[in-house]
Amino acid sequence: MRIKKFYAQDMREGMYRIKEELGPEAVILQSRKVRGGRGLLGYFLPSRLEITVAVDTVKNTRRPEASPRQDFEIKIQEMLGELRGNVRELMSRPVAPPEPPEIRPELLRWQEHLQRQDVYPQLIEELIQEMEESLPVETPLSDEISGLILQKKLRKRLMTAPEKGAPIQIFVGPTGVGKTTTLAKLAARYALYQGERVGIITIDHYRIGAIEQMRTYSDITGLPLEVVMTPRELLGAIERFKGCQRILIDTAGRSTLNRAHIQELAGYLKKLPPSEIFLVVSATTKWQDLQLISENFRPMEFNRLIFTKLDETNSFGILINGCFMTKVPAIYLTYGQSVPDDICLADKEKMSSLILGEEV
Ligand SMILES: Nc1nc2c(ncn2[C@@H]2O[C@H](COP(=O)(O)OP(=O)(O)OP(=O)(O)O)[C@@H](O)[C@H]2O)c(=O)[nH]1
Ligand SMILES: [Mg+2]
Repeated sequence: MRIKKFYAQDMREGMYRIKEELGPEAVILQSRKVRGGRGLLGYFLPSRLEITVAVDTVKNTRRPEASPRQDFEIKIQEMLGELRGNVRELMSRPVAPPEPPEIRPELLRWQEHLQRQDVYPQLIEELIQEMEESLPVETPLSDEISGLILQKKLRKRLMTAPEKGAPIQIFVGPTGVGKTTTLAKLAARYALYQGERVGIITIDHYRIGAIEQMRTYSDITGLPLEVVMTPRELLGAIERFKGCQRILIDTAGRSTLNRAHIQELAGYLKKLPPSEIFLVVSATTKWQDLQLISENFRPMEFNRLIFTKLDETNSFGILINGCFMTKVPAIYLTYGQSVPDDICLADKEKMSSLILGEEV
């Protein structure tokens, strides 16, 4: 603590000088009027104000008068300090996620459409980005033209296979998707329309009524049926059908999550000669479920996709999701319960039109 006396004409002048010298923290201890000067002469001079102030010397050591160069350096140091503080503050702020790129309105419309169709999100992103890159800059396009561009991109990605007509065809897939019905439709087509000798084998003995269902179809179409329980019996049944041009094998629907059952069935199929193995999936399947189905049925080495129940949905993303996720081509589409009707070959034109929401 330092005590100091100041002399001034009045309080205003005194305060100004105190602030100048000691800074704002100086505390006034006392002020009084005193004679204008020392000695006899002092009596003839006007009186002055004497102000006694105290200041904390630790906190408030006013720097001695600095030279202009020192002043400049101090200013620079202060600015640098402030700058460092700002940089530190900026660095400590949480980094905001990058803004999604802006999409042209005509593409936004298609993006929303594909989302409503339940197309796999990664695929939507790829399609929209490709369209963005291929569209002429700043020229707005009609829905018709942008739709045609999207149609082309969809067709490029859709995969279909011609009817190969393998002598052995096997139907696998989740429960209740229409495996048995689709098998019956194809069996009838081969037998009735193409005049082939067809044999049917079922290894569906898990579900009550499954064998009866197949027996009914067999009775209606007059096609021979074998029911088997083990891989050894399966090979025996195939042997017995050696006079047939085509053998269709139905399997029990496996819950997608029942991996043990799927592995068991895969064991059956491994013993067979090269065959067409159809993974049958309903068009009502969400892409998240399709991902699971595709992974879990992979051990069966399915090499064709059949999409059923197209008549039961308005969103057809599955048609392209299936090809994209499994990398396996589609072969048939079914759109009703009627045997042997309500089935057609999968073709890219029809599939892309369904996804685009066009009349087919
Ligand atoms: N709307 C419609 N129904 C179908 C279609 N295909 C099959 N179904 C019906 O779906 C139901 C199940 O068909 P199934 O052929 O028994 O199915 P699955 O896959 O063999 O069933 P599991 O053997 O129990 O796994 C039946 O009522 C069929 O008539 C189709 O394309 N459209
Ligand atoms: Mg069945």
